[in-house]
Formats: sequence, C-alpha cells, structure tokens
Amino acid sequence: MRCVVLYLQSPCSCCALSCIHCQAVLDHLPPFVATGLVSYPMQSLVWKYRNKMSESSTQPSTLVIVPTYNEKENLPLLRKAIHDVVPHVHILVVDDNSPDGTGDLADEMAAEDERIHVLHRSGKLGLGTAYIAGFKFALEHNFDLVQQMDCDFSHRPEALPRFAEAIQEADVVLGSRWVKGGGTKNWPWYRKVISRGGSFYARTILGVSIRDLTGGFKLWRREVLESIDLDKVQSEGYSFQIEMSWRALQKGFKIKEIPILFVERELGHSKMNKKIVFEAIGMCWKLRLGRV
Ligand SMILES: Nc1nc2c(ncn2[C@@H]2O[C@H](COP(=O)(O)OP(=O)(O)OP(=O)(O)O)[C@@H](O)[C@H]2O)c(=O)[nH]1
Ligand SMILES: [Mg+2]
Repeated sequence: MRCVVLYLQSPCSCCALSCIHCQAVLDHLPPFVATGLVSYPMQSLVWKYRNKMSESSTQPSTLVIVPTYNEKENLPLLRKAIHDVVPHVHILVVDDNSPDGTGDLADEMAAEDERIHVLHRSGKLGLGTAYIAGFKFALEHNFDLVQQMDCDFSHRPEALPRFAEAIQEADVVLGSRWVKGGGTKNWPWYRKVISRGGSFYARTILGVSIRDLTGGFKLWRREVLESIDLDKVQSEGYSFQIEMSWRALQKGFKIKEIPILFVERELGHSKMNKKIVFEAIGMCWKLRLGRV
C-alpha cells in the first residue's frame, strides 16, 4: 500500500498529534496521507495512519494472530488465503524460533507487506503464551477485533467473514466443530473422541453450555481481552482455550458458537501431545475451584 507522509511542524512538537489543531488537520486529509512529526518514531506514525484508514473505512480493524512452530510450508499459503478472503486484516505471526526458518520467512513477508507483523520468541514456549503475547500486541496497537488462527489450515480462511458477521451480536465468536453444521475432516476416530470427550468433561465440570471448549478458532472483541488479566492466564495447550473462554464468561461476556469444518493438517507436523491433554484435565478443576 502506498502512502504520502506529511510532517507537521511546531507548535505541535509535543502533542504526538493528539491536540485539537493536529486532529483538525488529520480529519481533513485524504486517507492515503499519513502524518507525523519529524522527531516522531516511525512506528507510531504508521499506526496513526492505519487508525485513520480503519476509521475512514468503517470496518473494525482486525488482527489475525497466527502462532507458528515449524510452519514454513503453510505460512505463505495461509497468508495468501487470508488476504484473498479479507484483504483489510493485519496478520501477526508469533514464531518461537522455529528450526525450519519460519521466523525468517515471516520477516521477509513483513518486509514486503505492511499488513504483516512478526513477534520472535527465543524458543518453543508454548501456544498459550504465544497467544498472550499476540493479545498484548493487539491491545497496544489499538486493534478492535482479534482473531486466533492456527497456521495448519485446520482453521479455514473462508470462514473468516462469518466470524466478522457473528461478532456483531457477541463479544467472542468461537468456531465450533460440535454444533449443528460443524464437523471435522480427515480426523481419525480417536481424535474425535478426545475432542468431544474433552469438551464434555470441561463443560460438565465448569457448568457452561459451550459445545467446543477446546476449539482455538476464535474472534475476540478488544474489550474482552482488556478486561482479562492476561498475566494471570496459566494454561498452554487445549486448556488455554478452555481457560480464556471461562474467564470471558466469568466477566459476563457473551460467547457465540458458529459451526466450522475443522480439517486435519496436510503439511507439517502436529504439536499435540499427551501432556497437553493432562494439563487440560487438571486445569478444569483449578478453574472451577478458583485456584488460578
Ligand atoms: N509460537 C508457537 N506456536 C506453536 C507452538 N505449538 C504449536 N504452535 C502453533 O500453533 C498452531 C496449532 O498447533 P498444532 O500443532 O496444529 O496443534 P493442534 O492444532 O492443537 O493439533 P492438531 O490438531 O494435531 O493439528 C500451529 O500454527 C502451530 O505451529 C508453540 O509452542 N509456539
Ligand atoms: Mg493443528
């Protein structure tokens, strides 16, 4: 995307473009003009520009968080598939120093496209903390909506517009395999049993009505994430999904489930393991008994 950068001079060198004089100027600029102060950090300047763009387009600004660990084959395909369907969204790749070079690839993609951002972490620190880092990034950069999405095409990009529609009458939208119209493709029977059984177990212990508590294809309103103390979230795998939904419900927010088809990955390798399942079993009790 091209833009013209216009620098404002004194007397506004200390207001960071927030005083009424600067706002009046900003409001009358065409949307392709970004503004900033000569000494203003380039990054903030760009965010000012993006916010202006999202206001003028009436579409809420959306950040899609994609955690990655060894997803070199999937990442470029997913990026394209997302932007083919919803070109206005920004994508944040949270990479845990993937040995296959996914992080470097993400950097190359970000250099070519300003809708792509990358967070690098030192090593495989887990899915939960990757999302927490992404949520904090989204809040710091004033995104209105935050989408969680795996990189392995289990979460289909073509479903994204249905999430955007559903969030109009909810605070969180959860892509669900276990409501009418939802399902899985190419999953062996034992994966279905673990997923359905896990959701049933969590639903019963927590006393909630959500059918797919372990699902990770979710859209959040920023207000929900702002209200949750993200530093207190402890879980990593499946239980991260359970814990976040639980915390949103505890705060009184509305979660709406929409049907999705969850497709088994074709490229790369699953990071699911027994530890993740056992963590979820224990975490449900901790949440129910208020131990977290
Ligand atoms: N940053 C980061 N990403 C991770 C980590 N573990 C998994 N991921 C990513 O999180 C997403 C989901 O991981 P998967 O391996 O597909 O795990 P899953 O979807 O629970 O399991 P499957 O159903 O077997 O695919 C993928 O995009 C992974 O690359 C991690 O420790 N750090
Ligand atoms: Mg997966």
